[in-house]
Amino acid sequence: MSAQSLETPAKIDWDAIRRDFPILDQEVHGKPLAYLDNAASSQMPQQVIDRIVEYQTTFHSNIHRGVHALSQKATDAFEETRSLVRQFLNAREDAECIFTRGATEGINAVMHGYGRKFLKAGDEVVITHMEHHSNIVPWQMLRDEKGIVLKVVPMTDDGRLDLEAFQEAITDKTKFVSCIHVSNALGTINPIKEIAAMAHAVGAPILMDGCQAAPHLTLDVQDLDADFYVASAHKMCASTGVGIFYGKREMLEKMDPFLGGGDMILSVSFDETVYNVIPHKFEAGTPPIMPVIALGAAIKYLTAIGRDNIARREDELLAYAMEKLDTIDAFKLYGPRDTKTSVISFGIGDVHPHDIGTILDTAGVAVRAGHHCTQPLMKRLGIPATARASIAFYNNTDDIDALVGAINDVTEIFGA
Ligand code: C6P
Repeated sequence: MSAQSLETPAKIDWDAIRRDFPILDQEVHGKPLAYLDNAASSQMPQQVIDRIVEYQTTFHSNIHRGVHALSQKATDAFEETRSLVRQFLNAREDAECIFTRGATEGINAVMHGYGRKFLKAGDEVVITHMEHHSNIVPWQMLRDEKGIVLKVVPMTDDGRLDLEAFQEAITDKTKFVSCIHVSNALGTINPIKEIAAMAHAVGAPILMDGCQAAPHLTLDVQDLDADFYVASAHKMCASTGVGIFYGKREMLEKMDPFLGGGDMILSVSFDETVYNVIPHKFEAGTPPIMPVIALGAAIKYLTAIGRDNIARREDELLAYAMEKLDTIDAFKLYGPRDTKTSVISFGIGDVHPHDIGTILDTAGVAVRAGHHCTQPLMKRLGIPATARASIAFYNNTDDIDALVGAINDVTEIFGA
């Protein structure tokens, strides 16, 4: 089966799209690279690389400060990305879209700026068993500092949130809910809009961790009624070093800033500092200008392909992979089989996932093996780790065939 024979609209030339990603055209250990670690970090198309080169070679400078032409140009490009992020999320206004260093920093900004200011001992914060460490540890820090109660919503055996238990966990003591939109470890797509409605019914704001949703799903923070939404650019065909931190205006305005410094102030004296308006209140110091501008190019790129087309393509590749993998006796999938993104978290008999990852690597197949920064989730499943293949729209059936072939090698080597 060739890439073209998948049932995507004829007008999309997926082979040409793959050629936009120069990094994919190489051999690893003498084998063609099959990059299937996109949930950790996706790859960058030439269009984004070109934009970075253009910035670095023609208008690199600091923003919001200089009156000179280069600084103006950099400022315009930086602020253009903010508008693109607004459209990408369907936020009401640009000012609600803030740039952080990554999703992790966005969650920490909410814990410090909202949690430390408004939550007190005995207040309950609800998270889930499926969270990435970056949506667990900040709330534990708040618990230890303030005496809040951290409630954890359980997960079912097949890796979904238990919605009845979610409803029970939310009481009039619930003052904040923080929930993963799509699981990085399993790919589960959570009914986040329904969860937001549960939180709002008791007046609690909700933070949605959209790290694994943003690269795959069409997002609408207004429709979801997200109070906060975070994502990381390096999972969206842009670079490391920048995250998207969305907040509703009324939330951001009443919060304290997380970091203090230049650009986030209107005036400073030794007696008093007046903070700048949003979004600048949350962007202290020189921001990651180049990565933000690259993110703008990445959003244009993803939007030009069409996010529905991306989701369809990934679903088709996932179905193609599952059909083949299910024929391998020792293959065990973790997490749900439907309502998921293109993440395949798996084990092979009792072979340690690190051994699986190493053998796959020798075949040129890049996957992640480990706990995926979700140790409580792994404990819930009774395993230390999984191997995880995560598919992006620029993958093709050759990549999947390489994965399946290498897994067959694992079964032979270990007699699994
Ligand atoms: N998950 C993975 O391989 P940062 O590091 O700030 O860009 O993103 C953190 C993060 C938060 N939430 C979710 C759901 C995530 O998936 C991640 C990053 C990577 O699964 C690296 S651990």
